[in-house]
Amino acid sequence: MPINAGYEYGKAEEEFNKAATISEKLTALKKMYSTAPKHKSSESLLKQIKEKIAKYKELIEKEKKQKKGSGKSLSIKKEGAATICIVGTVNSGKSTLLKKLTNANVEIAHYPFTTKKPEIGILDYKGIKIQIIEIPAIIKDFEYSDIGPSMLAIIRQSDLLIIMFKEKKELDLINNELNDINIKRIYYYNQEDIRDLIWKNLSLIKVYTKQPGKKPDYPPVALNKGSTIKDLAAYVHKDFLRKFDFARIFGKNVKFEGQRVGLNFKLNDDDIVEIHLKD
Ligand SMILES: Nc1nc2c(ncn2[C@@H]2O[C@H](COP(=O)(O)OP(=O)(O)OP(=O)(O)O)[C@@H](O)[C@H]2O)c(=O)[nH]1
Ligand SMILES: [Mg+2]
Repeated sequence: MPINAGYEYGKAEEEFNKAATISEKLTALKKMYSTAPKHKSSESLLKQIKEKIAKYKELIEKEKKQKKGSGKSLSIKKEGAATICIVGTVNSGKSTLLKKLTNANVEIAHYPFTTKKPEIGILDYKGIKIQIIEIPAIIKDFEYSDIGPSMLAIIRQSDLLIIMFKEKKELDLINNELNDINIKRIYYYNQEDIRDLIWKNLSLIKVYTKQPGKKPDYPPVALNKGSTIKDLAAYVHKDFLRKFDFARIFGKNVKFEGQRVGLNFKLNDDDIVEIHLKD
């Protein structure tokens, strides 16, 4: 946000960033223009906004001519414990990676722009389901392309980005096109298995529940990093919190197997938890 811009401008800018369709973007830009400070030092900001308004108007005209149907948005329903976007330049191997990680039946080909709409797959990481979305190739002025605004909206709603490119200047292009997106990024350029790296970079832990005298349950439960026994108990069953007596922890993170803990115990990745209830 520019210096001295007020609350209204901030709101309009936020609206612009969240907008999923071209017409929503245009509405927000107009608000940004009317609420931006009007003095010497904000001249270049006002000029930038004006240029963007012109580009979005052009896009709307183009859309009308193509009779694509107005307001069509390519939004995607979030599924699983986290959503990750594969974002990269053309022919960088995005579909190949998506197919490697998930069950997605996606076309892989040597010609450019094989993928024209977002492709979705589910990664099963040790029992935790993670949604992975391949975004069609990033090109120069991506946000002004037909699908750009809706793709950027999908990217903004994700928890992690996997960035793919063939050479340094393509990475520069991606960084430039995504410069106002503050989502954690990991980079994929060779064939090493990226699954563990994905897991490490999500703000999640996986925890196994267990009945006394039995093996851990499968699949594990995904919880936010920093979660406690209290969070787990509430997640498993609403009565568990009320009837909670104590819990025992097993696994690599505890000093001795079956360590007895209370509701405020902070859980770690791969903890095995036995919850004991009052009679
Ligand atoms: N040499 C080499 N080729 C690869 C690799 N990964 C993918 N390819 C090939 O590169 C071409 C493009 O792969 P895709 O997975 O379709 O790439 P993409 O990024 O999804 O491409 P678009 O959707 O068209 O942007 C195909 O011919 C693949 O067989 C790789 O790691 N090394
Ligand atoms: Mg592809």
